[in-house]
Formats: sequence, C-alpha cells, structure tokens
Amino acid sequence: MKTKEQLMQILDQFQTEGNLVSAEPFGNGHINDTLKVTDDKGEIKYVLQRINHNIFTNVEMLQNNIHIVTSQIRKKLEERGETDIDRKVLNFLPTKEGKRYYFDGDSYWRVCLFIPNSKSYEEVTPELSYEAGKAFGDFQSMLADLPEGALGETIPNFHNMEFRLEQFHDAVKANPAGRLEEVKDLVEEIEKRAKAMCIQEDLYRAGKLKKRTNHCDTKVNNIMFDANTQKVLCVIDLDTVMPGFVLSDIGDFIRTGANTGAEDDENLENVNVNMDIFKAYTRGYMETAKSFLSPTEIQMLPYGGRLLTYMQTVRFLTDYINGDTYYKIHSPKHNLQRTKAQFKLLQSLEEHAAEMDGFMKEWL
Ligand code: ADP
Ligand code: GN1
Ligand code: MG
Repeated sequence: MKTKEQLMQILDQFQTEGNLVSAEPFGNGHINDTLKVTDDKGEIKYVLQRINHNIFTNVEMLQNNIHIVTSQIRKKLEERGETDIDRKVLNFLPTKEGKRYYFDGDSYWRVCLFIPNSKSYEEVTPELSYEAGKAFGDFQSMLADLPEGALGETIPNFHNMEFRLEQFHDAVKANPAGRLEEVKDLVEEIEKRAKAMCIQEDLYRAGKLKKRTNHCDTKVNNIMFDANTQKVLCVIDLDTVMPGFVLSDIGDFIRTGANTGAEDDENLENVNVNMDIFKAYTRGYMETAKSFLSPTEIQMLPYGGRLLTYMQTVRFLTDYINGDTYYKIHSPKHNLQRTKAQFKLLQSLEEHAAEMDGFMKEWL
C-alpha cells in the first residue's frame, strides 16, 4: 500500500475541497482498495479507491460507464423533484486536468463524495431488505431507457454462466496449484448442475429473454441507508453496471442478504436461506420492477437466487483451483471455505425452491 504522503499527493490531483489530512482503509470488498478521506476537522469528506486494474483492464471504459450511469440517475432524480441528490447518487470528482481517474504510473485512482450520515449493512432485517428490493428495482428502471450500446462490458461475459463454466473447466484441466484432488466432490456437484444453470443463455439465443442494464453486484453492502431513517439513500459500487440478464440483480441480493450465515462461514450449519428476507426483498423489488419485467423473468426470480449462488460457488472454486489469483483472500484456504459456504446455501435454496416459486404466484 502507499504511504500517507503518497496518498495525499494522489488526492491532490483531484478537484477536492478543504484541508485533507488522512486516508484510511474502509469497507471489505474483494476487488478494489477503498479508503475514507478525512479533513482537519475530523469530517469524512471523500472515498478514494484504487481500481483493480488486473480485473478492470479498460479503466477509460469503466469510468465512462460510471459517468453515464450517475448522470442518468441524477437526471431522473431531478425530474422527480427529489432533494438531497448528492446523497442519492454517487458523485465522482474530476482530476485537475478534467479526467475521470488518475494514473500514478502504477495504479489507477478515483475519488467520490462520501455520503454523510449513511450506513451499509452486512446483514439485513426484512424491513431493510424490502427497502433494498425497492431500491434495486428502481435502479434498474431508472437505467432502462439507456440506449443499447451506451455502456460497455467492463468485464466481458461477467455473469455469463457458460463462460464461467468454461473458465472452471480450464482450471480443472490445468490444475495449476495441484488442488484438484482435494476438491473433487465439489467439482462433481458443480458438473451435475451445469446444464440446468445455463438456461438464461439458451433462452437468450432462442429470443425469449432480453438483456437489460444491470448492476451485477447487488450485494447487501452495496446499498447505503440513511443512518437515521433506515431508508435507502444510494446504490453504490457501480463498476459492473452493464448489459446482462435481469436475474443477476435479484440473485446476488438473495445470495448475500437472504443467507443466515456469512458468505465465507466456517460453520456450515449457520448457512441457510432466510425466507423472510427473500420474501421481503422480492416484495420490494416487484413494487418497482414489475412494470418492465416479462412473465418469464418474474417466474424465474427464485431460480436467479440459485443461479447467482451457483455462479459464485463456481467462481470461488475456480479461483481456489487456480491458486487464488482473483479474489483477495484472508487465509490460505479462504476461497475453499467460501466455496463450501456458497454450496451449502445453494443446497438450502434448492430445498426451498418449490416454496419460493409458490411465493411468485401473486405476480403471475
Ligand atoms: P468494494 O469494491 O470494495 O466493495 P465499495 O464501493 O462497495 O467497494 O465500497 C466499500 C464500502 O465503503 C461500502 O460497503 C460502503 O460501506 C463504503 N462506501 C463506499 N462508497 C461510499 C460513499 N460514497 N459514501 C459512504 N460510504 C461509502
Ligand atoms: C466481488 O467487489 P466486491 O467484493 O463487491 C466480485 C463480485 C462477487 C463478489 C463476491 C468485479 O465483489 O462479482 O460476486 O466479490 N466483483 C468482481 O463476494 O468480480
Ligand atoms: Mg462493494
């Protein structure tokens, strides 16, 4: 990591205000490095992020996408006559040269306004989950009229299950870290489900499912709530907003919010689907999204939870087999522990599939 002086020099490249004195690590994402920036009065003013350039290889496209998305949301909020808009949409600062990011010869950096008096959660109640559902549905509807081709794919094939399985098969074949033997039961479980988990791609080819603009990382901690009212302020972490299938944005919240345990829970007994959270999220989401969803998408919503949980199981296991090259890890077997916890959640979602499907009848 950079020294404090280096971080201050990086901040100095941006059009910031006030006397900034510190930049401290913040949040617990698996990809970028996030820091909160404080001024001499002790107030947190900005969020500074080092973009993971190995993963987001086209930073120009990434920052351009984010600019398009935040401008569109800002416009919609203004049209609705909303107030306090700087807390409801992320606001990125240009550099002194007018660019959307700064390259220091080694890393790429960006800065946005810190949203004051806000809070994100790693675990939610049904009430918060209902609010989050409304917010992600609204997020998608505000972006629904972006012209096709406006946004680039910041990570090509990001939520394409067929592609994720190809990467998985490549890892299994090459076995670069010699870990295959240890995980052969999990590999078998993944293979068993592979065909059933590629339905979206099949439906798309048959012209029965369309692509929309999705957030593609609707983790529970990517929503900022007002610290006093517990209402949603802002959807954050916009790196992966891109064209894709709508189930992504349902599935990843079910995967993270409707889990009674942690994403990487060591104790698999903790991991199960929380049906109250699922129901509350779905109710909120359907309120803001039902006007643009097709009956096929509505019917497939519970499948979305299974799909994204399966996809994450595949992605964590692929990274474990590859020797931990993608996700930040905090212990040597972290990716394996994550895989097992995600697989346990998948089994629980499978057990509850009929009940979840039944819950959707109200909207069909
Ligand atoms: P990552 O890619 O690491 O997940 P995020 O953009 O999601 O990065 O930020 C990580 C955490 O930092 C969030 O969960 C949230 O708590 C906090 N955070 C990020 N941006 C802001 C912001 N503009 N204002 C307040 N808190 C923020
Ligand atoms: C990564 O950056 P973060 O932690 O919000 C990943 C997501 C995964 C998630 C698993 C660009 O998200 O796709 O679902 O970890 N982001 C990228 O927790 O790969
Ligand atoms: Mg995040």
